[in-house]
Amino acid sequence: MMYRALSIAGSAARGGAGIQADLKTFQELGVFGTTAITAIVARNPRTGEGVFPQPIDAIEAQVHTALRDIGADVIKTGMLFTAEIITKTAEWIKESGVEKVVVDPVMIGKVGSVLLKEDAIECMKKKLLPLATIITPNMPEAAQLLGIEELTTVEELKQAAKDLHKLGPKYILVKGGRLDGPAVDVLYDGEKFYMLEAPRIDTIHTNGAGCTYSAAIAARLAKGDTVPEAVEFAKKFITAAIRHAFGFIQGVGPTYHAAYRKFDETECKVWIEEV
Ligand code: PXL
Repeated sequence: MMYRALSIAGSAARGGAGIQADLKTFQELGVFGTTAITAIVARNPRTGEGVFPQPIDAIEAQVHTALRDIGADVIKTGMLFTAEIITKTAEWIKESGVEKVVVDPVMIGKVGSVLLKEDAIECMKKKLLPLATIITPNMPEAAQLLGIEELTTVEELKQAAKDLHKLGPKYILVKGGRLDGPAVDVLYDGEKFYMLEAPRIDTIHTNGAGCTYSAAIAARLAKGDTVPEAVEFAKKFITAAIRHAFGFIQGVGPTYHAAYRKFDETECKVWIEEV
């Protein structure tokens, strides 16, 4: 049995994030990946421009082709960029009948590119989040979605997860990659918290960490894991991908999607807290 995952997201030319991270992660985890590219992200030093959105017809053609010819056990969304693309994506997901939906509410890239227009945030909250099995915001994204300034502590992450749950997703994963101290992520199902802790890894090379994490969740959901099982596995996967990340010629290097064969089971702790 070959399970399938459709990623609707941006193309990241540097190869560590976006569609590229998704495909590499799906492949590592034995899931057949298909794609609909919403925008191409690659800074052009001549023009200074870095985001090239695709025409809505081109995105739609990719979604329909992938779903018609291959099908999908899970749909994952990443960079959607505009309210129009979000609105259409929500329609395509509803039409597809696919029930497992992972929404990574991508807003700003590690290298600073704006990947979601500010006027699209309300649209994402209203139209896309209610369709999600799980959303995976980092701390700035969770704060933006809630219209608050910032999150700084694990207690605030837990409160944010509760507040985001009211917007309709079945599970909320607020990632604590920017906390001081260990990287504690909070998964909330409306009743209890699953806490996932990994040590802080001393590296700047984390480009695509969020994409890779959510792609691993999507792959494991496609294969039949429950959400908590998928997230626990994905936490180990992303911890290994960060631990074994390396830089190339310039800037923040990509996480290493193939690192999980080396993952250290003892590195991540998971526990449940009642509300
Ligand atoms: O890491 C977020 C991200 C998502 N999608 C695309 C990106 C990036 C960051 O660079 O380029 C297309």
